[in-house]
Amino acid sequence: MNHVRIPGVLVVLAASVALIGCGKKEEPKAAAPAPVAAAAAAQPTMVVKIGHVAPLTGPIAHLGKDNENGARLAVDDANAQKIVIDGKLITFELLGEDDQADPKTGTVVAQKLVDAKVAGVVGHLNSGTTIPASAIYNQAGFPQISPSATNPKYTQQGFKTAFRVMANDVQQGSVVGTYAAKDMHAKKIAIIDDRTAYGQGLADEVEKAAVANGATVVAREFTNDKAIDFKAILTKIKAKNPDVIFLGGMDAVGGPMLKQMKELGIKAKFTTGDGGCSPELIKLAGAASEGVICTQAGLPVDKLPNGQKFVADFTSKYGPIQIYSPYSYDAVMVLIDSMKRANSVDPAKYLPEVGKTAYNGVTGKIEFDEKGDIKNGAITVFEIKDGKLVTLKSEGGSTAAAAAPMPAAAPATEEK
Ligand code: ABU
Repeated sequence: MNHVRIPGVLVVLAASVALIGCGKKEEPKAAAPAPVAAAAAAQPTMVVKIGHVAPLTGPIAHLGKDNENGARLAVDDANAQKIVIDGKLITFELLGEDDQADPKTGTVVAQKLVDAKVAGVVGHLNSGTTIPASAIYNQAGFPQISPSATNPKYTQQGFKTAFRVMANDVQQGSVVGTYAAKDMHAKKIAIIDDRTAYGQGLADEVEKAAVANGATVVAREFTNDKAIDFKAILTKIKAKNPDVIFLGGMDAVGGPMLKQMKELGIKAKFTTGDGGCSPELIKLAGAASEGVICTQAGLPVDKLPNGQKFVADFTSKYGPIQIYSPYSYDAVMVLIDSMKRANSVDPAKYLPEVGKTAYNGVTGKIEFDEKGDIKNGAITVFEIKDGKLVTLKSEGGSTAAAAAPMPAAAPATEEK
């Protein structure tokens, strides 16, 4: 908004000086806003493409669409601000691609975005696609910000182009494993993962933390991210009589798994990470989701100062938030904020500004460490109660809201 006003103000001042110079005493005509609009309209314009990648088909298409809608809302909001960079009125355009949550497809669409000359990419959703695609974006020299990939390896490759706006699975695994052992009082824990970079990586971290806090891992089973029948592994796990079952996997796996646990009469409590901490899990599992403990790698957005407007705007346009749309919204805004500070949309010029980000987003304060990870990332623990995700506690985070710990069993959040 500021940017459009500056040229407008300059036009008005220039008109006044010209009138004084001519010795005329007439005031400028009443329709003062017109030159502002005229100046904006007369500004040279430029289209800047921002890529977005997530699975838009397959079992977690609902999450991919949630991510894309968050990015789309950010682009719409940015365009409404009439941003001027280096003297040009910028129209941002989102180029959305579907990687089907498949690592190989992820690299194909990554190259497509490079060929389309995007200025930066928000994505991918999955760690398994984000990591291989990051080498392509690094080669192309433009920034990639993942709103959801939590495997630590993504930012450990030494790429100056790789960033993420949420906590990683070292932090998340530590919180979940500790919570299972201490708060859920798990003496015996069974761990299942979906063999993806996310699922397996998080499961490993949970195992470390649970064991460090006195639990014993009585079963370590795996499935895959397309599976819908888990009876064989659940039957093996039932025989070990665990107190807690942890799933490293997405909601599309967790939903049917919970139903099948109930059908098999398994009494163990169920816990999972951010990929399963969604309204979709509740929809898929129904009553079997009651009492599930899950985490998200950030603060509860509906409790953050800037988050509330986002929740209202997003839900009125697209319906309920799944998990990551606030993060993809912020990821787009971080790219644009960096372009504004560099006064350039050229990735070679604005990339260094991404690393210097200090942005107050809808998900909280965003600053990056030297690797591209968010500084002071937060983890929030939820419980599913009466068909809703209820905040139990948050750790970390860089906002005033995070400074005070969330009260235990805080009032139910809106279904997110
Ligand atoms: N963070 C969980 C889902 C995305 C991923 O890391 O694969």
